[in-house]
Amino acid sequence: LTQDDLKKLAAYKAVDYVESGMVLGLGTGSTAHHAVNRIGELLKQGKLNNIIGIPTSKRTEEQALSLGIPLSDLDTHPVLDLAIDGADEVDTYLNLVKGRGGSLLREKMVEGACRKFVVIVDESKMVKTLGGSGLAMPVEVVPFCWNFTVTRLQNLFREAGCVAKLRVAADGGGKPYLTDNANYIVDLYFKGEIGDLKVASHEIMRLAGVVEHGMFIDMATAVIIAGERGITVKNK
Ligand code: DER
Repeated sequence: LTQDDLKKLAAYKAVDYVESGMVLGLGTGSTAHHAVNRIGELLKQGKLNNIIGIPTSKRTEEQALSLGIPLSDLDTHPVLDLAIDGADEVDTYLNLVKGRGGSLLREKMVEGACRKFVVIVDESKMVKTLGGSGLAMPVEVVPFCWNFTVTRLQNLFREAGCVAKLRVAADGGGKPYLTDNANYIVDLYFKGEIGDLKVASHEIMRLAGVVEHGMFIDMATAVIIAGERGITVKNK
């Protein structure tokens, strides 16, 4: 089974939680992409109806529109029944790192408004502690004096050997990556562990130039993990 096969397995399992009439948070990324496709397929087959989708990014909005999934927003639906989304890392307490796809702000807003938040991952995403893999922990920041914010973020986690880097657009032109909200992303790379997540979250959020970060603490209600030996569901 390829990694994408595993992502698809986890995504399809999560869509089993979807009932007709639900207002759904639609995630962003390659795993969530399978879940959104599956929802569209079941709607077309008439196996699901009266679904309203709340997308977590412009690209998920486009995907959902192309599938004919009726869409709305948080202004109209401030409480959602269920969100399905991927993650970059999942620790043993079901805390997450998200945002390597750049959609962390809208994801956190939507998934924070849901009664249930089901995370879908292939087994490669499971970690003992967040940030230890040396991969990015994203922070959305305002463009104004971004370098000032980069420096303050890096200083916050000096002991953890943190390096903070402004994310550049994939087109190689060296321009800063722009989120759907016209903000920038600073990626934090930890050598050691992040340590107490709540303390780290509080310290990051105190910086005036910070909009939101990619640690989703105590937010997931279940994680569906697809591995070589099959599917595991971990409930909070
Ligand atoms: O950017 C995000 O938060 C995505 O959900 C990401 O964390 C998971 O993306 P993937 O399913 O493509 O690995």
